[in-house]
Amino acid sequence: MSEVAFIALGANLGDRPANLAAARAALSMVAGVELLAASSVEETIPLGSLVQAPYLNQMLAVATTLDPLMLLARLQRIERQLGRVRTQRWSARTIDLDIVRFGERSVQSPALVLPHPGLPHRDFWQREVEELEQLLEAAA
Ligand code: A4P
Ligand code: MG
Repeated sequence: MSEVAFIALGANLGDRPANLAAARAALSMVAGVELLAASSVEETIPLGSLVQAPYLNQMLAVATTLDPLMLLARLQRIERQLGRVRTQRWSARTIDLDIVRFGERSVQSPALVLPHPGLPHRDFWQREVEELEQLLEAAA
């Protein structure tokens, strides 16, 4: 059985559009993940108190047969492949891939929280979720 997951992409280092494109391409190659729809790309002011460059953000809807932790592991592998170096939390990054929502699942573990706790606080995520829901509805 497959479930629909929403994945947030964020980049504020290097060639940002190329990083988003590389993440989309890598994700489409993952076994058990099918790309359903992509939101528009939005430039956003960095959240948090660290001084850093603006982000490009985008969200993808995928159908997946993976379970949430397996999907997270695949996303973290793509982050590493694209040169993400983890320093401080919320610091600048070539690519960040977060699971915003995974079907109707609610998960509270140290490794994974679903829905992502940032969702109520990020207006750009809320716009992207809405856009994806409209795209999925139009395709149904
Ligand atoms: N983790 C728990 N739940 C999830 C989930 N639903 N999706 C854990 C992905 N990961 C999840 O993440 C830290 C840990 O969160 C992971 O090991 C995973 O097990 P990380 O990617 O290593 O670190 P991070 O991204 O710096 O921290 P965090 O808390 O994920 O921050 P966010 O929410 O990703 O925010 N400003 C703008 N304008 N746009 C942005 O996209 N993003 C951030 C980072 C800061 N400022 C931003 C943006
Ligand atoms: Mg993250």
